[in-house]
Parts: sequence; C-alpha cells; structure tokens
Amino acid sequence: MKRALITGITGQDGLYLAELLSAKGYRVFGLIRGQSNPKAAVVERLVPNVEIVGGDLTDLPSLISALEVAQPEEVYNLAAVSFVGLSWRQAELTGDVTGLGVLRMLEAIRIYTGGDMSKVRFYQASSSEMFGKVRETPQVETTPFYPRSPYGVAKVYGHYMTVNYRESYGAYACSGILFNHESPRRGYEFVTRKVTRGVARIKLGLADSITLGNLEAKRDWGFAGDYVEAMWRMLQQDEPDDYVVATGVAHSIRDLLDAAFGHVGIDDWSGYVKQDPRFMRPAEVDHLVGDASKATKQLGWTQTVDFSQLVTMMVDNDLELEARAG
Ligand code: NAP
Ligand code: F7E
Repeated sequence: MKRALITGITGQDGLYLAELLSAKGYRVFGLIRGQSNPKAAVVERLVPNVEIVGGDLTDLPSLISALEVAQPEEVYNLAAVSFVGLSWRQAELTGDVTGLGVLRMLEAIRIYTGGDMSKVRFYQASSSEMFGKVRETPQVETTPFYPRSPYGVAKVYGHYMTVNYRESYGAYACSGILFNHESPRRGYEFVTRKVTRGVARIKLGLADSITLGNLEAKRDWGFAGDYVEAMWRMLQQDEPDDYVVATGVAHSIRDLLDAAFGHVGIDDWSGYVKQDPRFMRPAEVDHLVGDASKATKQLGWTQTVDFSQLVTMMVDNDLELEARAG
C-alpha cells in the first residue's frame, strides 16, 4: 500500500486528491494546521480513511515530524495562501507560506531522507499566476514568468526552489503549473463561486445583486477533479518534470456571468451585477490561457468537464445549498 502526505488537504484540491488517492488504495495522510481546526472534521467526514497529522508550512520541525509519522512515498504540497486578492493585504504572510513554505517542505524531505531525496516524490502546486503579464499566448512550460501579485511572486520562488532541489539533490520533484480550476468545493472568495452562489441566491429570491470587480479579465477555467488526476500522473513518471495543466480555452468574467445566469433562465443580467473598486486589483492579470500539449502527450491527461458543464455543476450545487440554508 503506497503512502502519501498531502498539505492543504482542507482546501478544494486537497479534498479531491485525497479522494482520488484513497480510491487508488493509498494510505493518505493530511497535514492540518492549528490546534483545533474545524475543517479536520470535514475532511474526516468526506474521506473517512484519511489520517490527520498536525503541522504548519511555517514550522519546519512540524513538517519533519509529519514525514516521520506518514512515511510517505509521495508528498503533494498544496498548502498556500491561495487567494490572489489577499496576497497584497498580507504580502509577508503570503511570502512566508506560499513561497518559503515550499523550501521548508523540501528541506524537511531532505532531512527526513538523510539526503537521498529520490526516496520521496514531491509535487509542488505551481500556478498560471506566475505568467502574469503574459510574454506569449498560449502559455507553455517554457514561457517566461512575469508575476503581477505577491502571490504570483511567491509561487515563482516555490517553482524555482522545486527545480533547484531536483537539480541540486536529485529530488524527484515536479512542478505542476496549473491554470484556474474550480468546483462546487471552491472557496466563496474566488470569482466563479462568488458568481454561482450569487446567481443561485438571486434565482431563489434571497439576494438582488452580485458585486464584482473587473469583468474583462479572462481565465482558462477547468474542473478541479480533472486537475488532481494530472498531479498524480506527474508523480508516476520515470523522470520528474514540470507540466502546464489547462483547458486551452479562455473566458471572461462576462462569459462566466452569461453562462451562470443563462443556466437559471436569466438572459440579461445587467440589472443584477454591480461593480465596486474594492474588488479591483492593484495590478491585474488580463488574459491567461494555457497549452497542455506536454501533459496530454506525456501524461495522457485530458479534461473531462468543459466550461459550460463546470458552471452548470457549480450553479446547481449552489441552488441546492442555498435552498437548504434558506
Ligand atoms: P485552497 O482551497 O485555498 O486551500 C489552501 C490550503 O492551504 C488549505 O487547506 C489551507 O488550510 C492550507 N494552508 C494555508 N496556510 C497554511 C499553513 N501555514 N500551513 C499549512 N496549511 C496551510 O487552495 P486550492 O484551490 O485547493 O489550491 C491548492 C494549491 O494549488 C494552492 O497551493 C494554490 O495556490 C495552488 N493553485 C490553485 C489553483 C486553483 O485554481 N485552484 C491554480 C493553480 C495553483 P486551512 O483550511 O487550515 O486554511
Ligand atoms: O479571480 C476577477 C479578478 O480570485 C479571477 C487562485 O486559485 O487561480 C486563482 O486566482 C479573476 C481576476 O482567481 C472579482 O480580478 C472580478 O481577474 O477567482 P479569482 P485568480 O486570481 O485567477 C490561480 C491560477 C491561482 O493560482 C490562485 O490560487 O476574476 N474578478 N471580480 C474577481 N475576482 C474575485 N475573487 N472577486 C471578484 O469580485
């Protein structure tokens, strides 16, 4: 039975990955921070086989202890301050967790393995935000980075640390450069979930508007359940490498509004959407779209859910949740 340690198991991707690995027969350990984190109960309810280990990406000794308990063959480092908007307001914390946290996890593996880092396979959750003010379209593994937020800068640091430990210590370390991926488990602060929940509440008569920022930005949105499959595949190859994971299709926030409102029978949403500078970013990433040809060719990875199916899935889920909450 293979053993895996997942950091960020309480997040969107952590839950999907824990389910995937459990279904494959792994013994799954999940790193959870804090002394009484209420999300531990959610993880235990959704993925009953997961074994919880205490630890924090800002605390190296706790990461070494977590490895000693889990004794994993694979480590998936998904933990991060992941909300780009927050990263300007808490830039130092973002650098500490999202950037230096990667170094600490790699160091913990180096110490735990006594220097033979090839014994533990490592996945780093890198991001399309590293491309930021894009240098070419679509973005591929070799596209130069130009991050536009403290989050993006921290992810570039984590990405290069992953590459550096591979080249310096022979670590089996992969960086997955994942474009936006969403699901009914997406946090409410992200634009897709904010829109699908808002649309559900409007449809049910529980709200009369949604307040957003920039409606012109374009993102390449896929389904989180598909993307965790790519993470796992990266760690099953003969050699470690870095991969872009994306759908290859970009949509604007306006397209997202069209799809979500359209699904509940509202064709003209202009009266329901307000804009507020509070939700504008100091520096925006205007247009991201990835080319996942390498992942398709080498990992055999493909998406199973397209943009329209994703939005439908999220709106339907929020209609049910909001109707229940009343
Ligand atoms: P998420 O839902 O925001 O989850 C973040 C996770 O990190 C949570 O489990 C959180 O724990 C944990 N965490 C935060 N600070 C921590 C700390 N100091 N020590 C230990 N754990 C900590 O993120 P996600 O959407 O699942 O994304 C997973 C990873 O992929 C992140 O690294 C994100 O930056 C990256 N990524 C995401 C996307 C995307 O579109 N979703 C795209 C590219 C890359 P609590 O629950 O205790 O707060
Ligand atoms: O913003 C615009 C906003 O916060 C998307 C994270 O998972 O994916 C995610 O980062 C776009 C931006 O995601 C609102 O300005 C307009 O252009 O949903 P988001 P993100 O910033 O793309 C990447 C790949 C990650 O790695 C990150 O961890 O939507 N937007 N109005 C808004 N965004 C939000 N959140 N709220 C608004 O009201």
